[in-house]
Amino acid sequence: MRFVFLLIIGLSSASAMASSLPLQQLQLPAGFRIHVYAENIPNARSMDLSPSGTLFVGSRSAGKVYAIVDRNRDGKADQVYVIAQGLNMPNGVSFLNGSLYVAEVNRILRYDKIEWMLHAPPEPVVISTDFPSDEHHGWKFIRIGPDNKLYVPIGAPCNVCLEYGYAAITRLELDGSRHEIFAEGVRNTVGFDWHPVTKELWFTDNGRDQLGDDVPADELNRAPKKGMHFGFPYCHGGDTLDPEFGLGHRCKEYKPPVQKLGAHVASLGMRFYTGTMFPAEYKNQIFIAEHGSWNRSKKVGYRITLVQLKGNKAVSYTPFISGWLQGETAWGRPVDVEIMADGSMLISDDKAGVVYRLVYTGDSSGSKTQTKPALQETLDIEEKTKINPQRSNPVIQNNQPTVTIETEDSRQDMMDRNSIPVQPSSTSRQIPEQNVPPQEMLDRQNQRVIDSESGGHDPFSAVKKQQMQDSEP
Ligand SMILES: [Ca+2]
Ligand SMILES: [Ca+2]
Repeated sequence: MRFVFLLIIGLSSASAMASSLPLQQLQLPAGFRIHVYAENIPNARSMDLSPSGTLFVGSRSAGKVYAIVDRNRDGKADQVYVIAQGLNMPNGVSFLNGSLYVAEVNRILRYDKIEWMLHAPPEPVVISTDFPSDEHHGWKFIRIGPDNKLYVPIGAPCNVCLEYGYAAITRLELDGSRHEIFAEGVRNTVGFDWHPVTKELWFTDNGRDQLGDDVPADELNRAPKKGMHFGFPYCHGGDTLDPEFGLGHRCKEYKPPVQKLGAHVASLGMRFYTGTMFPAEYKNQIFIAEHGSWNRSKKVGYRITLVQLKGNKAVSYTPFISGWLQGETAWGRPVDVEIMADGSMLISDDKAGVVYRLVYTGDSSGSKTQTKPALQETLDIEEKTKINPQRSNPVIQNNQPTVTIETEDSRQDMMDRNSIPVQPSSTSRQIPEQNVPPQEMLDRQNQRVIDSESGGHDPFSAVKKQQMQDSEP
């Protein structure tokens, strides 16, 4: 029973740590309040709630999966269980019918009847090993869709490259069978949700690096059906042709984002607001956790944003909670958002190691409101992410690699990922990816896995990795 272990973290000893977080620096819309829901959750990443209210939280570098319980229903967690540890970047968690699904880099696990055994978790069932083992963008957000299929992205194993079977959102049956590609041209999505009314998939995607501070935009996308291509690596943000891979292509060949998000903001978790606690104007609108930039000369992100929709069109993109970034120093980094049954919103933070809970009280006295008009913020982002011919772009103009600004975050990120070898660009550009039928792509990938397992050439080790620097979602 090597998976059976128990760790209950005493919350009293950690309360001093959480109380030291400068929550008063967070700027909230009028009438909202935020507090720490659970603390001492190192590296807290993606979240899912069970119908009974157990919060499951994955992690990346910590290798752990947490279960968080508020026994007396007072809006603060009472117990934190570590239900798995030593896993390979178990970022993604999704709960359905008593079972918790956990995504490691290259496989999906299932913990059955988990809520009955938080103190002594069962050994997981391995439902799929059908994923590449690349660590670069290998940590996964997962979620079970309204079609009862498990949606699992496979991020591009690079900053920008073209590799079969990557840069896609795949889906599979809950038993691991019928693994297929659902969407292509998706560089690295770390958050998605289905529209509460249309049941269509919406997802964030992180733009490539090293085209400058202000391009390309991160993306909020909509995938109403299987088989759509969202541009990577040919076109970024719906309007920025890649200086290398974009040659011979046009952006209009690909599905553009519904909303361009800030360049390098690292848009991760997103949810439609389905609760009733917040004012009615928030119903079915989108909250996005922006983890924050690591390779931009002036940091951006580190906030929760709100995208308001009219039908399937975005009509605004505005900051909702900011203040984790003070000057050029961040004390917190939002990763995921999740709506509780009572309509409050949970926010995970992998830097502070906590989960916050946001409630609406309607009492605006003493709350800090956003200082910038919403419309202006939207316009600023639109302006910044336009291609500006006056702007110096070293990649395009000089054909020289850009200088990477190495920050503490990026160094940590590289350490987190271990050392990924940088290989010359030489492979896999002979056949246009978008002309390959998805099932055929998957078959090829499966064949390659079989080849590597039987001692043959491992295709995933031959990936073209132009740069290992990346926007660290
Ligand atoms: Ca409690
Ligand atoms: Ca795109």
